Amino acid sequence: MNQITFASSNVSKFKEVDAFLGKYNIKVNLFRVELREIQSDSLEEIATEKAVAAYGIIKEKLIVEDTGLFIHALNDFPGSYSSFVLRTIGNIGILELLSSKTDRSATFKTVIAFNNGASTRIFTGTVSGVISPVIAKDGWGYDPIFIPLGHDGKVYIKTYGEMSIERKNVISHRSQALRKFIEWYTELI
Ligand code: ITT
Repeated sequence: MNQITFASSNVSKFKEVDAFLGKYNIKVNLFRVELREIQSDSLEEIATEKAVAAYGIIKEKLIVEDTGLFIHALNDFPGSYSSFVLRTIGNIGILELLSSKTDRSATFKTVIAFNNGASTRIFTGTVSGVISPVIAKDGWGYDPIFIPLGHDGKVYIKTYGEMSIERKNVISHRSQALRKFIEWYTELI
């Protein structure tokens, strides 16, 4: 079985990455680390820098990722600052900011960065959706307030938070980036 290290402080992300790559017979080892993030509007730049920093510590091929929620009526806020915003105003604060807005559309985006010490490659996944009017009971991060759009363009009834990992992994921003990664990676190994 092939193995890859996933460097992240976020165990919920790891569970999704592990469930997804496990289906391709790849064992994912979590290297739990809080990597310093550069200040940038670009998830691509942040993920690339995180991958280089992680390789400096781990010294073996690895993946990292950076994710952001882009709310259109808020000029794409919180975007690359999603982690800080969740820690500060949280999902309640987001719903308050949107209370007077009619446009509740948003995009969730993940950038996965692979680094093997020689170079970095990035893979991107996005999902369109809407911010729910209330906070769902279950889920981590922004999952309790994000309702994804289906492939048919219709809005699902459920937030990510109300879906199983398996269900979320069929459609999510992270799984789309992972799908691109695995297509490339299986050619490499
Ligand atoms: P890393 O150590 O991997 O960087 P992090 O939690 O700091 O973990 P990010 O900066 O990439 O991760 O994520 C920005 C925020 O968005 C953070 O608060 C996450 O909890 C949240 N988030 C990321 N992916 C999510 C998802 O699929 N569903 C809900 N919230 C998510």
